[in-house]
Amino acid sequence: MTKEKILVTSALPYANGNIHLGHLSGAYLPADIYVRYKRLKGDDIIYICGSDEHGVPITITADKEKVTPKEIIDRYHNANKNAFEKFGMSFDIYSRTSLPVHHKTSQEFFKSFYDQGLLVEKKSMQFYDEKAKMFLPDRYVEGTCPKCGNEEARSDECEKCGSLYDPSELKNPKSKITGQTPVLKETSHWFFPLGKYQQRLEKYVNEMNEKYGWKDNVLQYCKSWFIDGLKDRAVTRDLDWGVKVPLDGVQNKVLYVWFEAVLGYISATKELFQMRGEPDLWKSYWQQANTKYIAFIGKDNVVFHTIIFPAMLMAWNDNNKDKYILPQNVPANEFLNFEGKKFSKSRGWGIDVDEFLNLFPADTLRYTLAANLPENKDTDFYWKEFQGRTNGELADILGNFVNRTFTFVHKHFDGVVPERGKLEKIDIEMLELLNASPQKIADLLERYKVKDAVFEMMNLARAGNKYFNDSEPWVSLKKNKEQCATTINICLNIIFTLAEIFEPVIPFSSVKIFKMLNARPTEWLKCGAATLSSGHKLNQAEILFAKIEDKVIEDLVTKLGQTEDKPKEVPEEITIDEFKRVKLQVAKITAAENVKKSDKLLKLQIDLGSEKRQLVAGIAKSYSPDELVGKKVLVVANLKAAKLFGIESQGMILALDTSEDGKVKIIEIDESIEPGKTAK
Ligand code: B3M
Ligand code: ZN
Repeated sequence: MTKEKILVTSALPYANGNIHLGHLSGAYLPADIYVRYKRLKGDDIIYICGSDEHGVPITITADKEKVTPKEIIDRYHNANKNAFEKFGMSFDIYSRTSLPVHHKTSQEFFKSFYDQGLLVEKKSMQFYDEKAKMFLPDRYVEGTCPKCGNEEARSDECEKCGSLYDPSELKNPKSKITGQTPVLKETSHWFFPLGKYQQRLEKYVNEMNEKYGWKDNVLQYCKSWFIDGLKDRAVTRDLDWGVKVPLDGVQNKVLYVWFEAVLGYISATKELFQMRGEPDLWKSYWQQANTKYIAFIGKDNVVFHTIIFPAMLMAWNDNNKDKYILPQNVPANEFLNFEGKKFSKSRGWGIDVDEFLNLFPADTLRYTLAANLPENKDTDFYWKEFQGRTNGELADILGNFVNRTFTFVHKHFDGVVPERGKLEKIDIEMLELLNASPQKIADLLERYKVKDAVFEMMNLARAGNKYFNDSEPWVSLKKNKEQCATTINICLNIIFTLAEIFEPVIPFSSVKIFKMLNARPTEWLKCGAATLSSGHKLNQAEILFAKIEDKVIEDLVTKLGQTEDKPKEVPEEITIDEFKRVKLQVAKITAAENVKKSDKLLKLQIDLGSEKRQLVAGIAKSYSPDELVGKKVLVVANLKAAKLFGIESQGMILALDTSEDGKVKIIEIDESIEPGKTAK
């Protein structure tokens, strides 16, 4: 069988927040499973990913935290890189778009388009925040989507219905920096003539679909953009964080983050081979017609990978000697929700990957997510399901089969693979199933049906358990040792196959099983045939999966949403001058009476030294009128007069909130202080 040359990319996550389970299910775990399978199959494959380090979300976070964008990207690039590693992602490189190689690569694309006269310079109306004195990039503006009414739509794109529109069409725009309504002001930008490529793009999508079978959800997204008609897209922005527009005399403009982010896949590949000491080898993946390129993404990124990126590559190819290949397939997934709701960091809904992996082994998470991928529709992660799959499938089916076989072989065959004897019907049927299994799973993985593939993997473990039960080796051990040896030989070969076909999903456990078998993986399609010969010495067994107690899961469910990051009460700061405007004076209470029909208010007469005033104070629940007369208190003397229950109040008494059923304590001033004294 000929080996394929394959390039795989997963969407480059913004270095602006932690990776959560939803990301893993969308663009990362399915890609990693596919790549690991292809490696075992023996194909020549590289797997590229990295951080997307430009773009407005990053500058927004930096503004909020009053730090530089660089600080943000360093923090999240490293955090995400580590979390991915802990989760077992097998990228060949996890690069970043802030590297010089990336800036150079994306500037080359821009220059090539510019030099061809492809880019159109257009004056356009952009939102401008007059208070912040800056043009507002898309994400700094929020408003109502003109198509679906979503109130959290961005200036030119709605995440909810997926439509793209002109900023002037957005309803009720608000600046996210100052909260003000921004004005539309003229600026000039370079536009990529996407419309020119519509016909070629439609042809490309159709051809790829016919040859390689694109997913329905992806085709639907493409179709709706084609129906709307592709329009010119601005590829520059008024910002200073990003890849500078490489034209003389142009300042404060950078390349639109999506224009350069997709090119990040190319720059990362260059970096990979630079590091491997073969700086030109990247070309054999990107510029060799027989390489197959698969781009794994989540559904919100479809347009960029099936329309915009391919159009950019077409534009490059039209005018350059070196021709890039286009994605052969873009198997985008839908979203994963958490216990019935969207993941939300601020509402404490969900769990970070890192946090998760401090509680449970990566393989249990990988398996649960893989068994329930949002391949055709959104799915949910439930703690209960996680427990069920870990205990009922990984531990009770796979773990149990491996464990009982190993216990048996160590006890009765000295930890050595026994010789296979005459085959009975039950053995032949099991071997047929075993032989067919790798191919069956490969066929599913080739069509990105990862969820179904995972189901088949566990089915083989199920069949193994059934075979063990039905063969009753504990009975044949005494009656027919040869038959018993056959059963155990076959069971061990099933375990070998399981270790291999499960490797893409639960790689850490696979390593353990291979260690127990004292063996190494073989070529994928051969792993169903007998590979452990009799006499082969096995290692000691170890427990593969620990069961999760009900209590642990119950606690996690109860905790959910309770960790809600309630906005902390940050006291609003005022300047010393603002404080000085408040006139605090000592006053003596000269008379006090209840206010009719109110159980809270007292009417007080006070002496401020130079004048006498009347106040209404909400302290009736804490003091009787008699108690108050003669007391010296602190009042806000320059508070605008107001009427309470029809009685004028010319100031306010300061009292402490003691928080016990609404009771307060007035701030009493020492007897010796004269009324009228001011507090500083
Ligand atoms: N960073 C968007 C996202 O994380 C973006 C993907 C870029 S892929 C080139 O959803
Ligand atoms: Zn919308």
